[in-house]
Amino acid sequence: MARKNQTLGEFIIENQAEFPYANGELSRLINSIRLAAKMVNHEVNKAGLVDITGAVGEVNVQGEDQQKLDVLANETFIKTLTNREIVCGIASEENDDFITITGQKNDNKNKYVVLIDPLDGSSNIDVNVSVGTIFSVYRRVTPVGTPVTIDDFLQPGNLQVAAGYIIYGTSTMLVFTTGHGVNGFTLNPALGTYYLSHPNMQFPVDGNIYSVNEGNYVHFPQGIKNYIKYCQEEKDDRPYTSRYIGSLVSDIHRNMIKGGIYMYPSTAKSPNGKLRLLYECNPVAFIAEQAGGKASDGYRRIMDIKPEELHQRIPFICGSKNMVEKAEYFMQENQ
Ligand code: AHM
Ligand code: MG
Repeated sequence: MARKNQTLGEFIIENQAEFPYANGELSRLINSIRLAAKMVNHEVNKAGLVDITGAVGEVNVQGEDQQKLDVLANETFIKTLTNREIVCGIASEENDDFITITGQKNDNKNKYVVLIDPLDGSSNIDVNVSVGTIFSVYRRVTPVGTPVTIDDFLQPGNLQVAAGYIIYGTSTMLVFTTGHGVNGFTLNPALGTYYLSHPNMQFPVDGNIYSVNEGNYVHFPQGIKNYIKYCQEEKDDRPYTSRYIGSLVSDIHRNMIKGGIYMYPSTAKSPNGKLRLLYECNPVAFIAEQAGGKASDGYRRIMDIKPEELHQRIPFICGSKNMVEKAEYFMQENQ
């Protein structure tokens, strides 16, 4: 049972039985992610001090190489999960190929693989705008004790056992699901502890915010163009409000709290959209559905799409159920 103000540690222990195939492995995995997120948070919060601590490629006063934050976040998550031998494989948006973890401690007896976008929206860092980490967890499909293969990663989103995001915003929050609703934990930076601040998060069924990069309007499919015109029409509770940060986690987080729709359709430059099915769309779709929202490519449920390659992109429409269904209606009408 989720109690407000409970710490994340308490929540994990008390809800362990709800974790799929509970034997403590998934709890340890979430624990590692919470630890890595704290380290990344520490670095992200110092980003504005770059002129003082040294720029990318330089060596700082402590003799440490200064790295790009997305590279650093990638290494932090991978190292934390690898050193503890908690998973058998990791795929990252930052790496061309997946990583096989060959355990010393337990001969590869781990069952889970993690797919991660370590620092999404990183172009926002230089201007002090929120960024995020997105992660997705699957049970491996190949036999335990053997090296992972691509098949362990190319699973449809409906087989996810957990997914979540960390938002490095005005507060740092970890929001995740293990298939029993969505809970949001806020980091108290002074104590380094996450507290349950947003129990049982729910996407409002309807909303009045639409989030899309309208600069690409001329290249959008006709269905999306018509839906945007619908959002802007003066009728009933419309026109809606337009809000676009350009940082997926932040746009989704706001819309989940206030009610809204996020869209990254196909464009001339990106005929399959920009977002990655495995690292961005599936985990966000799992969270959205667990919170009563919806995620679609305009025609199909995102989580039912069988991935064909690690870095596959897909048009993405996600948010309040009624709004996504309306956008799908316009897409299908113009198919
Ligand atoms: P990234 O993985 O290179 O950071 O790109 C993903 C980001 C999303 O967070 C955001 O919604 C989108 O790209 C914004 O793209 P655009 O600037 O084309 O609107
Ligand atoms: Mg990304």
